[in-house]
Amino acid sequence: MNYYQIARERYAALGVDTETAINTLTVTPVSLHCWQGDDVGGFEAAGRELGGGLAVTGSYPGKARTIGELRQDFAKALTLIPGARRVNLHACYADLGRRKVGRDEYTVSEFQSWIDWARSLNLGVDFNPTCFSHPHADDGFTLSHADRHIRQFWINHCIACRRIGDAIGRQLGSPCVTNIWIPDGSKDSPADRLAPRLRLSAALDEIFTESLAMNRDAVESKLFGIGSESYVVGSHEFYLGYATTRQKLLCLDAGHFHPTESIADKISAVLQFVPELLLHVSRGVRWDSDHVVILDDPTKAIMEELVRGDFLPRTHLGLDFFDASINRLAAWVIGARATQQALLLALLEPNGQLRAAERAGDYTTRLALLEESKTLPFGAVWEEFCRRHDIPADHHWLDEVKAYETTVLATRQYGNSS
Ligand code: RNT
Ligand code: ZN
Repeated sequence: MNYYQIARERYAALGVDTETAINTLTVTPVSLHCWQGDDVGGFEAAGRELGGGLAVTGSYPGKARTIGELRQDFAKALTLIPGARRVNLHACYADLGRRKVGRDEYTVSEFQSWIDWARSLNLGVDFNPTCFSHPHADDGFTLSHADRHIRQFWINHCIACRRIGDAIGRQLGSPCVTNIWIPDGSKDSPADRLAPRLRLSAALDEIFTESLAMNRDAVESKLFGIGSESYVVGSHEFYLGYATTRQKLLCLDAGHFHPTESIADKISAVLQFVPELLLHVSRGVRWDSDHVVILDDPTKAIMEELVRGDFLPRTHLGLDFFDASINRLAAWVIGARATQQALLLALLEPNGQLRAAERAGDYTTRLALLEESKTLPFGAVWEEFCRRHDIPADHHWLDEVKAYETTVLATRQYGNSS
């Protein structure tokens, strides 16, 4: 018997079918964010500050300087990540060539080369308006801006992005999730917390007027950002209310809550009231620091909830982190594999027996089984999953990243603007 067959029998003894787990993992897409590849820079204008209260720290060499390089890096990372994958694009990654196009005028043409590329790699695509890194966002407000013209600029940008999302979805035959996150808020306590929120509600209603069959709208809340420590217009309560009343997707980012607050616990609560969820799988360390996802307890708890509640069909899994202090490809690979491993662990829980014990009030068995399942040979199932996808199962993926670093990343020269 090989390693996997032994593991299969060990799990079967607890009523868990490893084949079912592998199959579910195989068809559950993880949307990989393009922005890990170039520190959320995008390619519209060189040398702009990130803004929006976002911060990427580190200066590891080899950052993608062009769309071509970003795609090359992304495709390389994909060879080390098993299973179904999507690519999550931000509007600031528009392929403008030499043209100057305002964000409020973007159409699918600016993203056609991305769609063609995604199709060639068999990837679905998700999308995001970029309401930061722009002169109209420099004072910290976008969709809730008091100036009608600036507000309208961002409304028009979001309308354009939904249409692009719909075109992407139609071309690729798979609905595109378009997620709106805005940085709006203030460093110090505002005198009026209400007015920006009223403007944001109205702006969102205007943005969502058009019905678009292949686009799915999501809204993402946040607790605070750098420069918006005292007030965030799009808070959790704001978007929970908004998404519930408008039946939009709610985006929960693991880094956007108080440090001891778990988004795992929110899933079964909010899914009673919103149609679907978008998760930004991330890792906050002390704050919304967007550290690379690892196989830690919060990530495992999220996946356990998705499996235990049978919520996977109503959940979109997206990654959201940006680390420039380590090899950027390795960051993608580590974060994506950890996400999938957490999901696999959840799929391998002896759920039937756990629930039966709980229903019978036998909490002793529930606790004992949960503990026992932690030492089952999960690694053997993970390796089998990788093997079936012809992806390195163990640390050897790192050799490939190191080789790519020498042959590709190390040859990149940087001018002043990068
Ligand atoms: C910011 C949000 C948002 C961004 C991306 C780049 O705090 O998490 O999702 O990370 O849009
Ligand atoms: Zn996020």
